[in-house]
Amino acid sequence: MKSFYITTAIDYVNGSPHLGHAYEKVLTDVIARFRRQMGDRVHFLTGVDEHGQKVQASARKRGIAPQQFVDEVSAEFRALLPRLNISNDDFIRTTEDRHKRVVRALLQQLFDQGEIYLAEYRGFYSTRQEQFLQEKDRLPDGSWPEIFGEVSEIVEPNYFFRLKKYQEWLVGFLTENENFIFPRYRQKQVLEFLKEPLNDLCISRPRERLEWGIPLPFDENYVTYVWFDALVNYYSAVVDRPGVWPATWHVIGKDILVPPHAIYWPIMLHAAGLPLPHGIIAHGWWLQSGAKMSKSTGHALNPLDLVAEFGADAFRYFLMREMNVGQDSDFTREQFLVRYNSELANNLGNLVNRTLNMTTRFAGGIVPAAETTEEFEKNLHALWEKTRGEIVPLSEGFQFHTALERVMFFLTETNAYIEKRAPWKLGKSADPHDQARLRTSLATMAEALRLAAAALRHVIPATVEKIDAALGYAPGTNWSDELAWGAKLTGAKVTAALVLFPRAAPAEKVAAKS
Ligand code: ME8
Repeated sequence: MKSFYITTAIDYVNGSPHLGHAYEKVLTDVIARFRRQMGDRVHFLTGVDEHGQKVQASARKRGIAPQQFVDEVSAEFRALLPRLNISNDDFIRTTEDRHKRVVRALLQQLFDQGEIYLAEYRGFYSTRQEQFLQEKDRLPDGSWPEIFGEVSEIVEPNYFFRLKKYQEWLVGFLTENENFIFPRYRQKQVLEFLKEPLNDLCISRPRERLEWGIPLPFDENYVTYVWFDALVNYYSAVVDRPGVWPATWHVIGKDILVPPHAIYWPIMLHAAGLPLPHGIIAHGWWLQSGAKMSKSTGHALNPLDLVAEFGADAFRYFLMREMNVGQDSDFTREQFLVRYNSELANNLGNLVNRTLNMTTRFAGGIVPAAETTEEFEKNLHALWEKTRGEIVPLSEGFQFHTALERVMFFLTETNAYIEKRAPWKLGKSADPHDQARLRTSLATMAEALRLAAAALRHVIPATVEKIDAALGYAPGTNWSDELAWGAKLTGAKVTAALVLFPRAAPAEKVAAKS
């Protein structure tokens, strides 16, 4: 069994989770569930980033100790996971001992190896990004981009990690491993960034300025720079689980690719003699009216409001269907409603209702065996073969939006098949051929529904469980076997009705994007 270790970024706990955080969890969950279906031994990690200036400042503002503050906010992030039906195997908090211990051991090792040294630092610091800035970060007019928030100049002795020394190695590594970063064009951007000389990385903060962090093991007057602490979570969480490290994929947003994940992290691992992950998936941003949703701009949508209104699966479906992994998407309620009504309520919901109603009405609730294969059936079988052949490679390449579009098309064609077969007419005919066609059409729609549901299982797991139960079907453990057109439902007893996605008030004048 292949080991597949996947992680999300760990969220800052200085505000409530928003749609961007929810998306990253859902995307990672969909990949994790897909890999489990493909037979991999999956380990799925998520968690929270609890140290640093921002957290200290937020706790001060509320007049409480940082630990109490992170306990409260982390609980909110953690509570999001079951609400979104996230199947993570572990949840890490950077204030846990298991993490702090590994960060300190790694720092000590790198210090003993001579990879860390003390020097005077002078520079501009962004508290919002927890990052020292460089001259090249300035805008043409000399000001700092808004993303950095308030920027202040700092002069102090600090510890530095020898990043520069590994620049050439990293360029070579990325050139040789051209699929290290998904999407691939982002890898080119990293190589472009590496054309400029790297500076060594300041990895300490004096305690008088920042208390809330992991003390350096070789100088307790300093705490660890938050990125050097946070990145290690991917490793510290599995250090006691043999065979899990290295990670297969780190799923992150594009804003934290360069420099932390594409520069610092590979170099940290390489310098420490640890194997590198297989790769990094950098997804895009959810925007609202063109602006990034974020806690610091107060421009955020609470994912739980949508989940409460439409259910976790409708929410998961929309996020996966709408966003091409790597690119940005604008979130609008109108677009959400269009997809919800036309794809989930109409397309999928209708097929479920018709299948259950007609099987109940014309076959006493027992799925009959297919008896004839005429052109209508042949066409639908052929379309399924094509769909099945496409969805696995599409999902392996994280093209979930396209895979879902293909499954939706198959559902549309299955509904069209029912119109063409018109079982309600066949039911009125005494002709034995028509009766055989009726039984065949019932068997065909039930099988098509079973297959489409199996193809959607990693995206809308709770809904598919309901569909399977309504069809009297217990899925096996071999997913590819389950995706084969067959007669698995012959003789199954279906339930009478199932409302999965009640129609929502229709959105006005918004066309569905294909
Ligand atoms: O960056 N759309 O935490 P974070 C999509 N603690 N994704 C978004 C988004 C949006 N509008 N806004 C944020 C941190 N994200 C660090 C990570 S990892 C060792 C440390 C994504 O809470 C963002 O890109 O600011 C990141 O991957 C994740 O949410 C957490 O962001």
